[in-house]
Amino acid sequence: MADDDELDLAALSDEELVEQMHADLYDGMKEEIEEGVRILLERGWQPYRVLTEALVEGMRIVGIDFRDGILFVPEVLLSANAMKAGMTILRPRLAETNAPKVGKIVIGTVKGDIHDIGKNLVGMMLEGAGFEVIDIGINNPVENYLAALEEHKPDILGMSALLTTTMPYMKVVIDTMKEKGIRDDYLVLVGGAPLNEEFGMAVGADGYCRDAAIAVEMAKDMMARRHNVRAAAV
Ligand code: B1M
Repeated sequence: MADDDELDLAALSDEELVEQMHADLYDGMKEEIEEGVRILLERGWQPYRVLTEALVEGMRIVGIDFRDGILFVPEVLLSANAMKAGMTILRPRLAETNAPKVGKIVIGTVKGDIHDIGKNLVGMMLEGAGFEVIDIGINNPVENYLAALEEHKPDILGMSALLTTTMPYMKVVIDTMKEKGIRDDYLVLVGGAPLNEEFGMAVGADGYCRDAAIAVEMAKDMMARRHNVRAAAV
């Protein structure tokens, strides 16, 4: 028999369950998050809704208390771990698509920065939209980006940064691409919480993506435009 103190997540209404998942994410309770995600999916929730309403919103709350010094790195790491466990369940469902491959993207977090939840989410959503995604991970110096571009010949380079101290590194990457004469061979998209449109323009990116859904829209749109320009040229 279940312990009296143990909460039966399946007995909660959708609203109560989502609220409980925010609390569980806050407390870094990986198994409870996994269970919550499964329950919502069984109740017919779309994977994207589970992702945004239960997980991303929960992480937003964690971010506020992290900023205010109520939560510290070890606790936030547990939250991140629980979030990733939930994302692992959602990933194949978000990627379930029979769409033909629409393009290829290399994506990575810049040097000095180890935040990867947002980047992973963008990658998952792009996969779901039919992109081939090559994820080069975190803490990437310019050499890693250049090597990945050379090896994979993608259509798009995506860069993520979550710190005000690391976001300027995006310009280092783009300027190096310019020096090597390869800047215009790729579309460059940037994203991350501290960035904005103006910053994206200032570093010389083709687009700034506020969130994963916009990243998908922008990537698809740019691929279509590129295709049309090429078609018009022949
Ligand atoms: Co960090 N951290 N952190 N952290 N952390 C922030 C970013 C911070 C805002 C917290 C705060 O103070 N409120 C703050 C930055 C302040 C600043 O620079 N102005 C901060 C800090 C200070 C730090 C440390 C310096 C703390 C310390 O050590 N004292 C340290 C730095 C480590 C380093 O990188 N060198 C640090 C460490 C960590 C953890 C390791 C504990 C953990 C990361 C775990 C991991 O990622 N594996 C962590 C976390 C989890 C956060 C918060 C709480 C959550 C980030 C997150 O995952 N959000 C964050 C607070 C916040 O952002 N509000 C914070 C959820 C995710 C879905 O959103 O990443 O924004 P996001 O991604 C979105 C969009 O931004 C966009 O789409 C995504 C999906 O919609 N997007 C892209 C992101 N990348 C994109 C790329 C694209 C397109 C769109 O390419 C095309």
